[in-house]
Amino acid sequence: MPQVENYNDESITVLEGLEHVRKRPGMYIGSTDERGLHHLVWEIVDNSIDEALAGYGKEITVIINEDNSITVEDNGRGVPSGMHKTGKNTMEIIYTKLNAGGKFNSSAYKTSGGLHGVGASVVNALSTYMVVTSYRDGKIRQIRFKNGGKEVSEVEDIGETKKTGTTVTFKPDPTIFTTTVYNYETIKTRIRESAFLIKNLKMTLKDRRNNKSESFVYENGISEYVAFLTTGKNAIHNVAYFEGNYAATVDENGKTSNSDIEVEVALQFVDSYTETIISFVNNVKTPDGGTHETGFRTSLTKAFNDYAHKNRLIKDSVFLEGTDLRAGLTAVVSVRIGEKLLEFEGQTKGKLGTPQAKFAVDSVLTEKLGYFLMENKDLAERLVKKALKEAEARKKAREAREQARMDKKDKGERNISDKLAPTSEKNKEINELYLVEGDSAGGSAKKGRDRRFQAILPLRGKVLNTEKATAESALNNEEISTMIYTIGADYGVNFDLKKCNYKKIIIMTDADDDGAHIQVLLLTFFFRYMRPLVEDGRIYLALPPLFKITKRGKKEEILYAWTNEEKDKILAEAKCETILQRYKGLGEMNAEQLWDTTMNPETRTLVKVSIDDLSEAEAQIETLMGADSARRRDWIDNHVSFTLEEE
Ligand code: 0RA
Repeated sequence: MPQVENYNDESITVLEGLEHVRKRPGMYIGSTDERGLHHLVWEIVDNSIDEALAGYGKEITVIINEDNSITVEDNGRGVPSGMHKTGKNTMEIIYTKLNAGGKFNSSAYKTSGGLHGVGASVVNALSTYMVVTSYRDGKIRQIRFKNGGKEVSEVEDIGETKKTGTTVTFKPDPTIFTTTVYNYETIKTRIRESAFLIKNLKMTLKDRRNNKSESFVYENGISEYVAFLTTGKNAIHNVAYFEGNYAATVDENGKTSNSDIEVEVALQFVDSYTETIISFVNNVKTPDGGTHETGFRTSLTKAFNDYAHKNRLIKDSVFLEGTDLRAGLTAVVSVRIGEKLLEFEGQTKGKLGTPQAKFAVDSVLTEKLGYFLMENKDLAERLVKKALKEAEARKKAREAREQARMDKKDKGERNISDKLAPTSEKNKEINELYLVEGDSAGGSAKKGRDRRFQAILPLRGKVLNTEKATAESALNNEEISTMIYTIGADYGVNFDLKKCNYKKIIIMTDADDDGAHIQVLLLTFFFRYMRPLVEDGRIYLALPPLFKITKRGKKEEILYAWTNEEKDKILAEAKCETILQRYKGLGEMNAEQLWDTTMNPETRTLVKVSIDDLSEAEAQIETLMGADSARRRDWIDNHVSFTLEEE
């Protein structure tokens, strides 16, 4: 954004800035859907967090008001309300000038990273109103904005106070956002994450729409985060915590200086086969990892191999592989880096690029984890043995699959599974794989499909719970191995999205509790073994209709309804005799009906699955598997966001 430096033009520049935000909101907050709507909250909360990080204020409260406006309160120093050198009040500047916020605050590590930290003025620009109240120097002062910051009130003195802090209320503009309804769970997950990352910061969420309220404060920070993530699993040991500083060198136009990188790692091994690593930079999640995660992996492998060699647990010529060592590991890696060293990569800026961060984590952890292993010899030995066993299991499973493939080849079979109906054409860009509940629906789907680009894999009975099963037994499960084989992109660390044979993988189940369970089991599998498929938005749920309405007019006509409202409308508008059939399952539809309603790209409704919070999902999958169907439904509703596919 070019900023005109001419003092007289100041007001025009500000307005143009905010206008531009309204014209191109995506450039500032990513999108104008539910995600963008919540981004506004993160922006405002981040300012309060920065204030807490600077050492002022320990409590932040987020309130979802009845009208879906948001209030964020902190007990920091309060926004200054004096005159700024531009002749305007500082309160006005902070909330109307793009990027003004950061300049005032001098905390060493800003929460800003990637898209964050675009500033409170962006939130103002996208709100129908915003009210900022500052408690400072014994006074309560308030400024009000309307209409995306176009109308600004004078700063008013509205009372006296003994406390300090800042309260901001804003209401997102419904003409900008596709939805203006806030999701309690989304905000809760995010503020709890902040509480985990910043020890002793008390974060509270209140929902005035239903008077729900929860608070989060963690004295032991990310150690408690790891414990939270492994809740309900069989832990092999207590959470281990490591921290340290690393003096990184900054090179700025040939001038070098030092800047400390702070490293914190908490980890725990559980009796399972999956790996969960969540990383943060300056308290903001880096979903795509980066140099700090690389440093973590490298040092873990190094520390374990060193230990195993020194203690003669393995021969010098043998090396434990990272993947085998990390089976069952849950870790949170948090680094804090000064602004000069911050580098993000990737389209969504979710990946840390700073090379020094790799060395920082590597050097801190290799040393400290080395000591930890020496001090916990029994555990160290157990973990080394676990890794050796894992390597063995992986080798066996691979051999078994190779063998199975060879056997089929010998018999001249075209497919690994006789259940899979493959596509007749090979086009990765358009092909679809339908995973269908039950053999009878599978049969209809095979008959009804467009065989050129739609493959069908019927799933018999319950899908294997990959959260509970060992990798070996999962890979020997026929449905699972068929899915891996037909998708063709391997699994786990070897998964390669580029090799994926399908553009869409569509889960088609009955609209009942069993169907919901199968959905969760399949999502668990994709999540555990092929996570990039979920992240790339290739997993879909098919939405079969709930009702069939036959109109018996002069010519018989068949209509379908997906909701009660639709059904009632069709019945009310029908001017002839009607027959209403409620579909209990996919099996009640014949091939033609299934094609018309659920498989024909022209008429079907698909929902794209995206999991907003992987760590949350991870933590809950296990509990969910044992949960009743109502809780599972609830979880799907709250944690999986469904986007109607526009084709
Ligand atoms: C500028 C200067 C100072 C504090 C803040 C801004 C500030 C902004 C926000 C936004 C939300 N909560 C906030 N709390 C503080 C401090 C100047 C000083 O006292 O030295």
